[in-house]
Amino acid sequence: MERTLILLKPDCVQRRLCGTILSRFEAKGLNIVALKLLQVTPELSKQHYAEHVAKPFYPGLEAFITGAPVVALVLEGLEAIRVVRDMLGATNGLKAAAGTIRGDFSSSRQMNLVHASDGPEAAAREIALYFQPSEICAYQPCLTPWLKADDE
Ligand code: FUP
Repeated sequence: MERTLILLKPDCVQRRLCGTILSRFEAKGLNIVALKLLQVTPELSKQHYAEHVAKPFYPGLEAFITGAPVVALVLEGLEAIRVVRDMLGATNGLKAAAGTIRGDFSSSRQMNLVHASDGPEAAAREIALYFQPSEICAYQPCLTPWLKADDE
């Protein structure tokens, strides 16, 4: 089992797409184990996007991500980090394949609706940025026997 940090970004909240996108993750069989609405501060943005802070596009990215609330959640599932990245598609919505979330709903590089951790180290770091351990609710979904065979 893997866990990954997802942000439904300000464009997703403002466009009323949170329910639509959460339903895709649920339908895939991923388990929501933490979820909240919050306002990203400039300080949190700099921590989240530490690898991009010195880049020319960072000021615009910070203005965007702090411009309205986000929904933060932790998804759990087999190979969840890769599975979710594949569901999102390419960073730029104009280039993302049809059928992916960005390919279907975004026409922008910055306003690409959803963030997802890109590897196990990023997932651990990002989950700790947004959630206390006590805010993560692990549980056994009753659907599991109908999502995969026992030996998968
Ligand atoms: P991703 O891993 O798909 O979230 O994308 P990156 O880590 O490469 O970029 C982080 C965020 O910066 C993306 F959501 C989009 C944004 N970005 C820009 O706004 N302009 C750029 O030139 C590159 C990335």
